Amino acid sequence: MRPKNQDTLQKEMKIAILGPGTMGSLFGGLLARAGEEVVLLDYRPERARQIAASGISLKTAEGEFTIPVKAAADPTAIGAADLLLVCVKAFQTAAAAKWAAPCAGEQTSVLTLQNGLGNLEALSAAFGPSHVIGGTTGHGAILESVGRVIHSGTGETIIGEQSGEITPRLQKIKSLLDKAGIPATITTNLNGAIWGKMVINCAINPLAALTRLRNGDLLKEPALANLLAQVAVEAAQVASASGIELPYPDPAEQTKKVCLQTAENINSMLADVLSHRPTEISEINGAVVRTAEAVGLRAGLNGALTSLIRGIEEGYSRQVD
Ligand code: KPL
Repeated sequence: MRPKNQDTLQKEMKIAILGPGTMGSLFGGLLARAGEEVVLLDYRPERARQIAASGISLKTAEGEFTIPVKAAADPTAIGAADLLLVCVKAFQTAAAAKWAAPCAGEQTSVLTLQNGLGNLEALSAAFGPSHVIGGTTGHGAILESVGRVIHSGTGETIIGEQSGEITPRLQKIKSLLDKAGIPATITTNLNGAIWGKMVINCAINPLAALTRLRNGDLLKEPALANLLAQVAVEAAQVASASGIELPYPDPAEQTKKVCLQTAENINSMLADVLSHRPTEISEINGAVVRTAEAVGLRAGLNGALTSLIRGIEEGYSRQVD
């Protein structure tokens, strides 16, 4: 694949969304509502047919909307997209990228806003680093059923080039997101942004998955709120020992802020555990443990949470009610 000509994104964008889960459906619905050409890509034909037939239904603070969208289970039928937004779980990224390869052409930008570490690397290996843009989103959402999403909390969306440059394609994607009601900011420190989000996920996601609490309720019991803060601080120490500059000064305060902003949310790891699905524990807390080891530190709290969630995943079929 040749490097992308970054001046070619002036026309309307054809957006393919890889993975019609919670975030894929939320972003797909909001972008389609803003008039963009959106196709949701789903490897399961039945689910793709259902979404194509019923559209995306969004419950937001402003009301309820049903938005018609295209959906497909055959990436070859779509052709090259201008923007491929990757919304699968972090452990599915490499396989999903291979599957969706027919949607990527010379001019395609690939954007990941996924949780955890390793997505940029997997997508860069599949599509070429010059095509891949990264970022994070703090939006909270709950998938009620196929194509039906509750927008349960707003948060920052940050996008950036791996090179740190502010390019025309980045500005174009920012306007696209802004127009869709997903206000985005551009960062010149993409790794910092990804780690910044991950530190928060390290604390909120497993603790909510273990206690089965919504994000806001994690702050109600002082000992749990204290543990939440300690996990975030430990992950932030690993980030700073690895030379990562986080986008905020106080990881404990930032985690609390996200809990309050997404108070009603059933976070993604809790949603996975409740549905007995694999979680992103290895790409979130597990990644902190591995990074800590690489710089000669020990991330004991993150290690313990990784083991606990792995135990839950392993025991799905044997748990006592
Ligand atoms: O990223 C999230 C997730 O659920 O994975 C947060 C921001 C914690 C919202 O729930």
